[in-house]
Amino acid sequence: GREELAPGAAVLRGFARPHAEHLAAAIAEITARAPFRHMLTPGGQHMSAAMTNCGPLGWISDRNGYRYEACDPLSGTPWPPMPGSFAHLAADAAAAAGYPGFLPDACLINRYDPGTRMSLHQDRDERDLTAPIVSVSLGLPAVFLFGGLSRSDRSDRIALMHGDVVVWGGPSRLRFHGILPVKEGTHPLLGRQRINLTFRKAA
Ligand code: MD5
Ligand code: FE
Repeated sequence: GREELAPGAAVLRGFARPHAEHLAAAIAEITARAPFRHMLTPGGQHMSAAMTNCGPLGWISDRNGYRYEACDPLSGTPWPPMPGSFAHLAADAAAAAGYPGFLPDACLINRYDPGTRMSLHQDRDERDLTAPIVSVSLGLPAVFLFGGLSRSDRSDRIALMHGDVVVWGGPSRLRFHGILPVKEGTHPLLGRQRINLTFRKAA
């Protein structure tokens, strides 16, 4: 069912579960062409999560900052196409959460091995902040930190499990958020990892 986390944000528990095996197979094909890598932050640290992208635009970080690029800097060629089934799943989830007509042009794929975290941040590298973000969780569970519009606001903790989809829009689009270190474990489909697909309208 649909669970309102806050105004504009809804979790659809298990929404992607029926598609998990298909998603895992498609992710394996994408990462064969555009491998996971630990991007460098502008400050010179490697990110804890390993990342890659599919779709017309991919989110990257390097010494020059955060931005979207049409080509994978590792290969110099376009990111692998976004499978139609990915865009369809993201649009269906967005519509179910009250955002009809969501057309993502970017899919960031985050890989969290046990111990991997993502510190509190906002997603604000996208041109149109009125479009929601759709996030699909696969594999190992994680604790999501859901904060406010200021870094210092207190955060709620939300457990995100395999197959859960969260739609972040409206007044929740710019909330600070993060992921606590992923606990050790083995998932029957994905093994020792959590994979998160983050669908965005970047351009
Ligand atoms: C994740 N990824 O679980 C999350 C899912 C990222 C990232 O945060 O930037 O790659 S997206 C969570 C999100 C997006 C936009 C707004 C809010 C959360 N929010 O208001 O909490 O790997
Ligand atoms: Fe984020």
